[in-house]
Amino acid sequence: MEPPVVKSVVSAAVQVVRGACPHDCPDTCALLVTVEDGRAVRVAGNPDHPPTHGALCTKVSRYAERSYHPERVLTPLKRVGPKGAGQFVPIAWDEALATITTRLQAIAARDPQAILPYSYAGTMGLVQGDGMAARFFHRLGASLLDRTICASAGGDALAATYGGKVGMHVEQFVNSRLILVWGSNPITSSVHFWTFAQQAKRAGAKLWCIDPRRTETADKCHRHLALRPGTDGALALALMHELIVHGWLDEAYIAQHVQAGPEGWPALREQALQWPPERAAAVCGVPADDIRELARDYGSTQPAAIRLNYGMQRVHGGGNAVRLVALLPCLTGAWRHPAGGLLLSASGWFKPAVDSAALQRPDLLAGRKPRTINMSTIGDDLLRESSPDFGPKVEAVLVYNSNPVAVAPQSGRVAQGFAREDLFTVVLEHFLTDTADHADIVLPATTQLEHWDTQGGYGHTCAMLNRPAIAPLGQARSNAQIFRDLAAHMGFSEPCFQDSDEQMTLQAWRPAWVDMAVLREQGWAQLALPAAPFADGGFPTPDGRVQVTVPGLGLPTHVPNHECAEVTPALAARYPLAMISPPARHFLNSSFVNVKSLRAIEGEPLVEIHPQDAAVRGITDGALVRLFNDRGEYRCKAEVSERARPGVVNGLGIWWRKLGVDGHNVNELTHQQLTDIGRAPSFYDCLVEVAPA
Ligand SMILES: Nc1nc2c(c(=O)[nH]1)N[C@H]1C(S)=C(S)[C@@H](COP(=O)(O)OP(=O)(O)OC[C@H]3O[C@@H](n4cnc5c(=O)[nH]c(N)nc54)[C@H](O)[C@@H]3O)O[C@H]1N2
Ligand SMILES: Nc1nc2c(c(=O)[nH]1)N[C@H]1C(S)=C(S)[C@@H](COP(=O)(O)OP(=O)(O)OC[C@H]3O[C@@H](n4cnc5c(=O)[nH]c(N)nc54)[C@H](O)[C@@H]3O)O[C@H]1N2
Ligand SMILES: [Mo]
Repeated sequence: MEPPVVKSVVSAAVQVVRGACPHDCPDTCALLVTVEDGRAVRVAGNPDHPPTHGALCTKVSRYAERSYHPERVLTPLKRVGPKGAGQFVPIAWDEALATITTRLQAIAARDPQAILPYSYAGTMGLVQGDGMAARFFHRLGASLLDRTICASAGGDALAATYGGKVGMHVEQFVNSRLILVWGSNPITSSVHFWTFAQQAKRAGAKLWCIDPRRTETADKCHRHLALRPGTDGALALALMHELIVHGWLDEAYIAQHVQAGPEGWPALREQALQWPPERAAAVCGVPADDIRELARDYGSTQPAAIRLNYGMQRVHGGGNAVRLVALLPCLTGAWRHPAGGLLLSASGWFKPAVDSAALQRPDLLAGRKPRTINMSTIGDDLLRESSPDFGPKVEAVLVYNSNPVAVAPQSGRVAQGFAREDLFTVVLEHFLTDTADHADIVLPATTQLEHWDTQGGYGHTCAMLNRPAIAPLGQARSNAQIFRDLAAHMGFSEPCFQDSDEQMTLQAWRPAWVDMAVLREQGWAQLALPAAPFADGGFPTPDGRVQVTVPGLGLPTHVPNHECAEVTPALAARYPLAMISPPARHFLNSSFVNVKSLRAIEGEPLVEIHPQDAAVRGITDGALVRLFNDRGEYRCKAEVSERARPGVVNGLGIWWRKLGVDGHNVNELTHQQLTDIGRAPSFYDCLVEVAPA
């Protein structure tokens, strides 16, 4: 390992190393890792980093506990029991790499597309994410993976509207006078944004929360609109209706910066006039007067900011809903102010800054055009036979930075796919997760404390650098090192397979955008961007204007859920409750579920159910219940609570299946139908029934 370059040397034996949190979270904190005699003893936030100002979430402040966890996988493992049983024996690296190489070469000789990489954002790093791994799979000609499991409905919708995944600067929320926290529970999922919102509140700003669940965040906002899941598009249209009829519009901003011609504002205006508050109230299940009050606040307060988050796009109409919400600040001219506008994602600001071609080397495909498999339908796709339509049956999966058996929809199908005797599965992991349990070979991966990496983020606009603080534990190797070793075994001789992890942190950025000296020295480098990015329009669309009608997508409209009384009445009669499954505060998707001190805070898997819904079903607080639908059954504890609205149950996730009551989690019930835009899963569009167990 290269010697760590340190922030300060406290004594010969104590150093503080600058790092970056790798996790899938908008905040992407700058870290200071205290190392004593080669052991990380403290992981803290860096107070100098403006967007995250030294505060850490409870989870990542336990990062050392996670890294030194007694159950870390620290040697390669080979399966000795039945598929999925999690029975392994340690093997040497050489044997592991040779076994994998032999299998992959045999499959690739028939058709490399039968090999599938499966990864998401277990680490968001550009090097340990899809850096060396992408080079490897491109060279091999493996299937491509459509990485849709989280954000592509909202992300594609935002890009269709604004031209990119771009938005406000998070630090600017301090100066907002009105904040709409929309489909987001920042006390759980974005605590640093929440600090800025709290400061604004203390300075007199009004906060609205738009969320079916009465979250901890909703408790602390002035107003809470508990709409039915999947009805945000209807709400946004009614807000536009009110803006129009009350003349709360910035006509000059619209004329200059919204799509010109009849398909622009005139078409949207006509559509919004069909949505008086009463109509939306009936769809959303909220009082029409609340919609009027929200519209009045939004139409008459500046600067007004919307913190939209991905919670509201995990439904059939999630893409259309994001397009509609994203149009709101363009109608009121909220974008004129640095503290006005909208933030869903800032990741698009990094697009010109990241040199993805240098990092991922798509040229190694050498003209081949492998098929693409959607990670959100992995349940069905692992069970498909070869066909002209699908291409070859999947014969091998290499999983890294992800835990699909727990997190992908309809996990009964996913587990069935991974349990196929003829499927060769390799999992790069820190722990024996539900997915690793299904592997033929498990490879021990390093954690962020042990490797180099660099990344952007999606909640602020600093490029981040992570230096290794400690040597790899046991025999762990970084993802990039593992793919480098596999490349060598496969005989891939291109020089790019020799690049070190540290060299790749440099290749990742275009120096015109990221000051590499600052990044190396400070641990982050702020992209140079204007404070109010769209005050004068200049959206990154072809004509610089916000797009209303989009080729192929038409005019945005309210699209009802796949599963709801309006669309599937027979199903709704059998399964009358809508289930959402938002993140638990002390887990990060399925990461940290195995950290005892955090699991102790979360307790056990539970479902929140409203007192009325519980009473008619004879469910008491704390009782064991079964949640079920045609896809499966899941047991957990009931929490009878007004955090749930009537008709909606909240199954907080994402627990490891094997730590649940009966070896399942909420995804036993979710389905694989996709969103209207972005080919994403619709986790929060799911009907169930609940009964005492
Ligand atoms: N502690 C913690 N932090 C996390 C995560 C985690 O698991 N735990 N996950 C990370 C990840 S992967 C992501 S993508 C980000 C963002 O993660 P998100 O999944 O967006 O997380 P939340 O901010 O919790 O927002 C979800 C909120 O949307 C609400 N919601 C559900 N359905 C609807 C709907 O139809 N309409 C509206 N308006 N609201 C709805 C839920 O009740 C919930 O409060 O957060 C990241 N941060
Ligand atoms: N029902 C329901 N399902 C959901 C969601 C929901 O809200 N409800 N949320 C969805 C969302 S938003 C997302 S983003 C996905 C998340 O899905 P995933 O991206 O799969 O996230 P995690 O469950 O956190 O799993 C990440 C795994 O990567 C591993 N890992 C971390 N760092 C490294 C590394 O450096 N190397 C290697 N090899 N492994 C590493 C961790 O140990 C962990 O097991 O889940 C989705 N699933
Ligand atoms: Mo996510």
